[in-house]
Amino acid sequence: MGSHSDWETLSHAAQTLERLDIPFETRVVSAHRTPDLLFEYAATAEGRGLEVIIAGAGGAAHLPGMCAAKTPLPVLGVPVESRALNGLDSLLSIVQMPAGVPVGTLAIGRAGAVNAALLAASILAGKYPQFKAALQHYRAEQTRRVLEHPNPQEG
Ligand code: RP5
Repeated sequence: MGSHSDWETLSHAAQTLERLDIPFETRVVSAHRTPDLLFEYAATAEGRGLEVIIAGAGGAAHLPGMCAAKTPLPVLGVPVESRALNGLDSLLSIVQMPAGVPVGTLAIGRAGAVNAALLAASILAGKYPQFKAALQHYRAEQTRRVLEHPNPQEG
């Protein structure tokens, strides 16, 4: 993520990965405050064994795009909800990649962070049967919760 202030949002990705028992690392790597570190991080990610990168940033959010430019790994972008423009700036910065260097862009904020983790699990599910099983369990659980509590007034 681009800043420690993004953790409030990206922690939801971390919690979801933990729930699925998928190992991960968390790092603050800023495209504009530490550009050299971003290049090094992205360029060495595959060699270090990473398989998917979730890149969350807010404002003029060039982090996911720059990251994708420096790695062949799938990059999932999470637009962080900025104070000034409610994350619309983040979303447009991340989603509008020119053809040739894709960033899989998720929703703004918490939903995007959770879904980035679930999408990462889907990407890896073909290679790791335990991640596929964890995803199936996650979905079955949320289905069960809805079906068992159809009345919102009963909690
Ligand atoms: C971006 O600028 C970060 O991704 C963050 O969302 C935003 C604001 O950063 P801070 O000023 O809170 O560090 O680099």
